[in-house]
Amino acid sequence: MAQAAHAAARVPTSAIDERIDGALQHLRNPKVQAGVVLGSHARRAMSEFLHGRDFVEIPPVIVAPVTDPLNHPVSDPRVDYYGHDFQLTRSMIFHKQLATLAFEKVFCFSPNLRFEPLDRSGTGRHLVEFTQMDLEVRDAGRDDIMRLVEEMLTSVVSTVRSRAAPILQELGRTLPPISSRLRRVRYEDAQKEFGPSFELELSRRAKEPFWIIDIPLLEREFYDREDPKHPGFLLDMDLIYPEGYGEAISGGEREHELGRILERIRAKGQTPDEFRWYVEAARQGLPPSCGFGIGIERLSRWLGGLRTVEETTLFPKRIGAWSL
Ligand code: ASN
Repeated sequence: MAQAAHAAARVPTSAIDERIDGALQHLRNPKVQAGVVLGSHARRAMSEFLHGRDFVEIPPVIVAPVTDPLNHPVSDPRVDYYGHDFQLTRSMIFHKQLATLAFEKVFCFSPNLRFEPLDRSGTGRHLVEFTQMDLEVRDAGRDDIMRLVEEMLTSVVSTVRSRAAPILQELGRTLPPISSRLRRVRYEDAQKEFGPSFELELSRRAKEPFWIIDIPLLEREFYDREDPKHPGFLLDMDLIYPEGYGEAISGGEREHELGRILERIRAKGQTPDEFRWYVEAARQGLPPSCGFGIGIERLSRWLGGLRTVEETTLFPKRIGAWSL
């Protein structure tokens, strides 16, 4: 911390002034304000929908001894927590799984920090700091959660369409209609047909959101459950936005038996020690569960038909660039 403060102190005042000017210009931009208001409507609609289904909103965890390993490398800032090496939340995955010991259905608007590699800076879909609505349901299966998402998305879109009609009109945005059952595409079929960038390719062609299911085991984190009827594939699902907006949701059923968790950690070339707190908690018994996370900034971007997720937040933390 002391080192960071020292580095910031060396930045010339003129450079800080310039950044502040840029930041204030950003938050005064009507397009940005529209993006933020859409996000605000989306959170409210989601929250109303989930409360109507007896979900409990749990408070977020910011710092903990263990967080999501993710499936791609991100740099790993550590926090000195009274002499213990803690991490900043990349997703609430482990905590929401544990939370199902307390409540059957939980959700959380969870701030996530991911110091993504620099080559992700121009995607329009990545920010270092973002909010994920993370949800988990005890004893639920993948089909139950896919239905829930379909109903939630339909409800959010129709609520935003009516409550934010003037904003959508100002942005010149007509939201596409959504079927009550969304198309399911198998990961391997999509990859075979469209090659390695199948996700964006399919997203560009699609007119409404669609699912990618049955993701190969090593393509995702250790915590998503292997399909016992289809070994080598996971009982998980991604939801993809249409019109080229890319990934909306990732989720799945979870491994919950200790033996399976340990096996999956090793299959990823990781060690149980890296996840010690989670492993020890799992040793005491975890219920089966299924859930997903949806990025609020990406959702707002799609709702508004905006160019980038930066336009959905007042203080965007851009990859590799510092600001307020
Ligand atoms: N939220 C995701 C899930 O529920 C995990 C993630 O963000 N990596 O599966």
